[in-house]
Amino acid sequence: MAVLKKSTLLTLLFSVLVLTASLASATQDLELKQCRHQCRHQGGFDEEQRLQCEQRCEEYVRDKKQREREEREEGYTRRRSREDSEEEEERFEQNNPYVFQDEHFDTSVRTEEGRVHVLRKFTERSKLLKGIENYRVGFLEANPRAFVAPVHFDADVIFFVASGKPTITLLKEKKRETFNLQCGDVLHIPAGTPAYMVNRDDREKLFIVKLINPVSLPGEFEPFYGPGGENPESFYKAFSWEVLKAAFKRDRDEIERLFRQQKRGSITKASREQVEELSRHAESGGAAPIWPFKGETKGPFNLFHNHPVSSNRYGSLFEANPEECKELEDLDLIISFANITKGAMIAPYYNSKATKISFVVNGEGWFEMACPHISSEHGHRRGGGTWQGDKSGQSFQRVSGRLRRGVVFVAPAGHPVTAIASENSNLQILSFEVNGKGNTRYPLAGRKNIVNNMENVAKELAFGVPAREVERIFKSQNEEFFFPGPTQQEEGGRRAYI
Ligand SMILES: *[C@@H]1O[C@H](CO)[C@@H](O)[C@H](O)[C@H]1NC(C)=O
Ligand SMILES: [Cu+2]
Repeated sequence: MAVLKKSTLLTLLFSVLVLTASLASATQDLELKQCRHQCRHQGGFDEEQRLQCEQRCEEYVRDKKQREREEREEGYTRRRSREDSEEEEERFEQNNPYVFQDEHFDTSVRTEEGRVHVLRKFTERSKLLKGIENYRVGFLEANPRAFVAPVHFDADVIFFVASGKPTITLLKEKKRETFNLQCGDVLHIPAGTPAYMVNRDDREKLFIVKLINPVSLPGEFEPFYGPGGENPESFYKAFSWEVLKAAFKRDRDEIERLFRQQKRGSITKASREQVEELSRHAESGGAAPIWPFKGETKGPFNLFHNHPVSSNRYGSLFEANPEECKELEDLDLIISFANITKGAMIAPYYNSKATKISFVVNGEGWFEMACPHISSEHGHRRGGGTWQGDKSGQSFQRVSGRLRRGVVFVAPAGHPVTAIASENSNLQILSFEVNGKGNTRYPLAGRKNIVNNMENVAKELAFGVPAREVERIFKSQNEEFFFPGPTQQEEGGRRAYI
């Protein structure tokens, strides 16, 4: 058996490589010819060696062609998916006044121990949100054992505890109320009530989502810090010395000294002993939102302690509503929490009269909503399909947005909406549904969808096809409020932006 001189072959292949590097793929046949030529004229090769050499040339050129084809295709798909996601991105950002991210929040407090961010007025974004002008959304994040200074607001504030263990004290007219709250607890702090709080958890950060309902200026509210000093600046200091001296019956120096001390801001660190002291006499939150005697009890309740109003393996929906809960009756508010299983979706539905302000507490995904208020001129319709017949000029635009922790999105009453969880994590959405009294959720797909409830003749008249055809579509999905999502139902339906 003949043995190829390795060095000779390598030199040969190297020269071929150098040669081919400068050649376009169309000249690969030429390349092959030249390679063979070199094999034939290489000194010292016997017949077998020459054949082997030519074979190597063929293999080399074939492999190279294959590699180039693969690279071309890969490049194409890479480019495609980049275009797709850019298109998606564009679709998300354009023309969508219903979704809010980090950049739409203002920082109202930031210290070493925590921060408070408040979303700007809804009407600053669009007049389509005028209906919820008098609601604001914010969140508070604080370290373990952080203390949040006493403060009152010219607004009703509704708290939802998403993580951490706050002990909160409300100074009510006749008594002091302290509650040890936990994840899922909801608390209403009536306007003007002085309140302070400590995160009694030693490890977990406190994360509280707030709905704020101003009582004085529509859509505007302020924190009022009294017991404090320089920072947070105390409102006591706005009064004249004459007034303060008379009010406290102390001299100016003493008063001045007291109000000069606090400079660490409105969120500071407490010691373990102080946390222990603050939480020792607290009542725990944690009751279920439905009490046997409505109107008897006020105070915090836990959203998760009731049975979910809807639940299957694709998700759960927890809800507290004004019909069942006195606290929410006064506020005309529904509070709900959707825990959408990874890869699953909420049934498209709409609220009959409530406008839903949602805050993404955890996870990723996206939402889609049909909106007749936004012109389709700037947007794009899926597939560019056309609709025949009299359209009375109305057109529904799809508005959608990427969802991740901290994103706020709004679904006005009557607007069909859905949310979809990414395949990587459960999507957990806390919603404040304002104008909630007597609200109905109308599902648009799934077992209880509105079309299934129509008589056959109405189905035929509405769709212009036999009822059987309508039912084939509308009776296929048997789940009720949570379904497998698009990525689970469609082969290869993976979205570029997940
Ligand atoms: C959400 O659902 C998952 C199961 O899919 C469960 O493990 C988790 O505890 C739920 N979270 C909440 C806050 O309900
Ligand atoms: Cu709209």
